This record gives sequence, structure tokens and C-alpha cells, in this order.
Amino acid sequence: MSYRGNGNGISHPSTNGHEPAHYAMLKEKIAILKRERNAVILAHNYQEGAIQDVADFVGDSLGLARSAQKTEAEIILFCGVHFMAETAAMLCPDKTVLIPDLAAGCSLADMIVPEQIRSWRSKHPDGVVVCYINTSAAVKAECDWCVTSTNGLKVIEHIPSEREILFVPDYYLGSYLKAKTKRKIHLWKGYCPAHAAILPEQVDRLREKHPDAEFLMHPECGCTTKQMHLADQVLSTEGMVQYAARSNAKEFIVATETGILHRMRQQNPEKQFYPASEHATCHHMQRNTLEKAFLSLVKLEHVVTVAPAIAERALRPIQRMLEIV
Ligand code: CIZ
Repeated sequence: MSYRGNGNGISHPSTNGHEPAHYAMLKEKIAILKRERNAVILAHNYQEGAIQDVADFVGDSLGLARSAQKTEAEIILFCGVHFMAETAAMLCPDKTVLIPDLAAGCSLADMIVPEQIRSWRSKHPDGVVVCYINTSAAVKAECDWCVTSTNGLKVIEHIPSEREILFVPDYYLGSYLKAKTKRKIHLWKGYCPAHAAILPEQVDRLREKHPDAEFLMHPECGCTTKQMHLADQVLSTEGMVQYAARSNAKEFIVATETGILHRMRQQNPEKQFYPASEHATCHHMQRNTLEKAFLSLVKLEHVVTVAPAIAERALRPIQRMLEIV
């Protein structure tokens, strides 16, 4: 069965342009297991296409958190990375949250640990700490507010203007928020390796080759900071999906992890989507495969939990965010 082509020869590496023949059978088995187990599958926009196809909901971490809260299923198979599954586990303590591969972590989230926040606070006792959702529960437990790339600006508007802010861990999203809000924001120097693989010269070449294409850029894009002022839209993944559907443009250059292209192409078969870099792939997201998702439902593994003492504190910045957006 041929994988949905992009007219570009580029696909998520785990499928190498084609779905393996046994995927059709695996998809059927997963559908049966979901019913037997009273399970729901939540998949992040960066997951391989085959996983998105079997999911009940595909979205960004905010959308997935909200879907987790709403579901009546007993089991949530969370096809995303560990911090996202942790968020679902904290929001739904009465449900079992599974992840296909426990090693599916986040290099960006690993760039900050709780002690570093405590140390900053000791020097800035009146400071406010805002964390990107790409952080562990243990780090969130030290923070005042949580944001996603969709709602960062709205959340920062809620923080009194005289308070200085530490934004962790993504330097580029933090820089974007700082430029937009003109607030005193201290920036942590973390970055996402998948977005760092997007090089300004590649973007320049693509823009020359496709002059009518709109350039959609994720705020985690570090190497394209020079391009920030050229971007037609700086958007979260969910923002990109919605924008591509409503825009009159027929072509788009998409600067984020390439997994997002599956959904964009599926929803807009008449439009062309070009990845800003085919190397913008998250090796952690790719640890989750359709086979592992199937095995997760068979074996009911790997269960993601957060220690209650951490969860109680980590939920505060998450709930505050959910209340205002
Ligand atoms: O919030 C998310 O899911 C991430 C990590 C990126 C995005 O823009 O959706």
C-alpha cells in the first residue's frame, strides 16, 4: 500500500515513503484491541503517519491534554513523548496511561533540571518561572506557569508587568515571546535538535524555488531566527494545520518536525507542502512505531505515572494555563 506521497519524495523516515505491507493488518488488530481494552489512542502531530491514522485524536500537546481530560476510556495509549504522557497521567489520575516506548523522551526537556530553577529563584525571589510544556513533571513542579507554543503570548499577558520572568527551556520560543511582549524575560539556552536541523540557507533555497509558497515557521526554529521576519506565519503545529486549511495559498514551506506533513497533506490534498528540512525529525518521536503501539495494547505497557508529591505541584502551572486558554 503506498504511503500518501508528498510530491517531493520526502516522508517520515520510519516509513521510508511506503507503509510496510503488514501495517494494514496491524491497524485492524489495533482497532480490535482498542475496543477490547476500552482504550483511546492520542497521537501527537509529529508521530509517524500510520500511528496518526489509528489515533482517535491527533494534535499538539495542549489538544492532547484536553482530549485526555475528556475521554471516558479507561486506557489512554499516548503516542507522543514522555513529558506529554506525564501530563495526561497527572490530569487523569483514574486512567491508565501507556506509552509505546518508554525511551521516547525529549532532548529539549532534558536541558533543564529542577535544581537549576531553584537556584535561579534563590537569586530572583520575586521572579516568575514560566516553563514550556516540553519539561518533565519534576521541572513543572518548580514553575509558576506552563505554556505551549499556541498560548505563550496569552499566558504571559496574565503575569503582572513589573515581574521579571525566567522562561525555560527553549531559548528560541522564549526569544519570540520576549520580542512580542517586550517583557523582561531571562532565557534558558535549551533548544530542540529537530528544529535546529532547519538551516537558513535551505529555507532561502526553497523560497527561491517556490516563490508562491507561504513560509510557516515554528517558534522553536533556532537556526531560522534570521528568517523570523520573513516568515509569513510563526505558528504552533496546531496553528499550522489550521492555517494551511484556511489559507488561499496552494503551496507551503513548513519549518517544523516533518511528521506534521502527514496531517496537512491528508486534510488538504489539493495543496503542496514542502518540509523546510527533511532532516527535521525527532528521533524520540520516532521511537514509537505502529508495532510498538500494538504491543502496548497487547501487554498493557509501558505505564506512565508521576509520583503524587510531584504531580500535586506540577499540576498547578498546567491547570493555571488550562484555565485561561
Ligand atoms: O505543543 C506541542 O505539542 C509542541 C511540542 C509543539 C507544537 O507546536 O505543537
